Amino acid sequence: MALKFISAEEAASLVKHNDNVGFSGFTHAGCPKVVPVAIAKLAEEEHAKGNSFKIGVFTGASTGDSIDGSLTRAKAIKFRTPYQTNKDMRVALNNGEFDFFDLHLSQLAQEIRYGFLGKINVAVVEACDVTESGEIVPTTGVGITPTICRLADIVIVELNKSVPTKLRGIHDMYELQDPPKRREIPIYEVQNRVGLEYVKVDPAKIYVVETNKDGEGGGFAPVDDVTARIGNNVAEFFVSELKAGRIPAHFLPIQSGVGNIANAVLASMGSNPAIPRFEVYTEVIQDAVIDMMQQGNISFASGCSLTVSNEVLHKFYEDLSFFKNKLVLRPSEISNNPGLARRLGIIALNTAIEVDIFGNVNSTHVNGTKMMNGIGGSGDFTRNSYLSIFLTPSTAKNGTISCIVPKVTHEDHNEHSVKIIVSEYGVADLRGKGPRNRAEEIIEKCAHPDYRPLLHDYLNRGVKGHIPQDLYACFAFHKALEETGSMINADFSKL
Ligand code: 0RQ
Repeated sequence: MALKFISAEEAASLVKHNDNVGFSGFTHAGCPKVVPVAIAKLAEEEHAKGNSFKIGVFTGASTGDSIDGSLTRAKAIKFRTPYQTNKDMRVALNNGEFDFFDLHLSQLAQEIRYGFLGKINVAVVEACDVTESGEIVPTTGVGITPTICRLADIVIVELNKSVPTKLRGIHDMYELQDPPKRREIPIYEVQNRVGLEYVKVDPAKIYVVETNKDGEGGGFAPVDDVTARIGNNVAEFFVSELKAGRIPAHFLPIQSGVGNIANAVLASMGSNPAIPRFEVYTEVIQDAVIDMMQQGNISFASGCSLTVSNEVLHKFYEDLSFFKNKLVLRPSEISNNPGLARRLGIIALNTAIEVDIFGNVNSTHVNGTKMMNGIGGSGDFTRNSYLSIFLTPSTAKNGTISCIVPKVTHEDHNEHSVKIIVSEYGVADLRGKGPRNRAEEIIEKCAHPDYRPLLHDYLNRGVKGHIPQDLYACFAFHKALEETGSMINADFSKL
């Protein structure tokens, strides 16, 4: 069957007010770039005519500005899930302009299939190749692509000519069977492949829009002193765990979160000669992973996206034959699968906004109210990992905020799932410790020295019980920040 080639504007006109639209990709990687901008333009035109035009936006994770930025600015969104990092979108959702549903990334595809979130009307997916028989080969990010392509009535393929078609073969597209028929995923080692190189859909529902837009990946900030110290602390902790035999000599697969800290930690692991070559089973494959594969420090990487800077992306394309049998991109329900995290023994490394002295972690909300990004995949891995590690600088905003607080203002990962906390000052090992010992460990090893006396004061307020939590004083740090501009002015006597 001959493919139907249309313009981005014609594709946008297939989307109707109130539709739910699923987009491919994970982070900016693999996201469509011209059709969402055309949908945003259409929304503005409809609004100018006095007509309503808003859509539900379903993605793998965060996206490029073409999706979240354009659609937010056009006021074209009624609902958004599961994760975002866009500044305009963050402001809009915190202003209540639309409903934002924050959930574990591994769960989105199945929640769509279960019918919990309504019907997906249109899928918009970026591809490097599409055939007349309906084979769609994604680009550098997968996310929920297999599920939205199967369930949508219309599949708009953005065929991106700037991505080499020889990327075909790097993906492993596998969709979970739903209960009660679900069987185990036959991945027993990081490099196992269980699915197809493409997504197959009925070609009758495919429309193709050609483009050659480059990736939307920015670079990483240079490693600063704090980030470098966090990285070194993690690397030294791994070396001591190897020596103690608590991490096997051949090491275990690493999951590392997104952002500068995660990138710097991997780089520190690569430059520590006592850490053996290891594998990565993660969601986002960042610049450091690609560098370390070329240097031989990482032997295999499985992920959901290649979230790399454009410079590294071009390097990757040039050296594709090297990477082809060392890297695989999977849908988010497989890359982030909790059962696989447990089976493979993944070491999970994620970044926190704040942690409390009892080991609870806030990954999402500033002051318990303002959404930062979302839980992303951190929960998929943390609870099910061999070893869960949270990274945080001891302070934020020039020391006015202590990232170690008496009680977190929003709890994403609780004390039962969090094993290790690392700041630039050291490593708090919470394994096998009750609440008071955990608190001492976190204050002494991770808190900034300026905040340690205050945190000890809080701990020693004489509250009885298993957890010495003073419900009247636990937010004194946040109150002081609000009223005086710094948590250092927390005064427990004034509560
Ligand atoms: O503010 O942007 O104004 O400078 O928060 O903090 O230190 O730059 O760290 O970019 O790695 O983000 C938790 C948000 C950390 C991220 C979070 C301010 C700080 C700065 C960012 P500025 P940093 P990062 C894999 C796993 C959840 C999802 C996840 C995240 C800004 O890692 O979204 O783990 N995690 N996914 O100044 C107020 C505090 C603060 C604070 C830091 N206590 N109070 N502001 N900041 N601590 C990825 C995926 O799932 C796809």
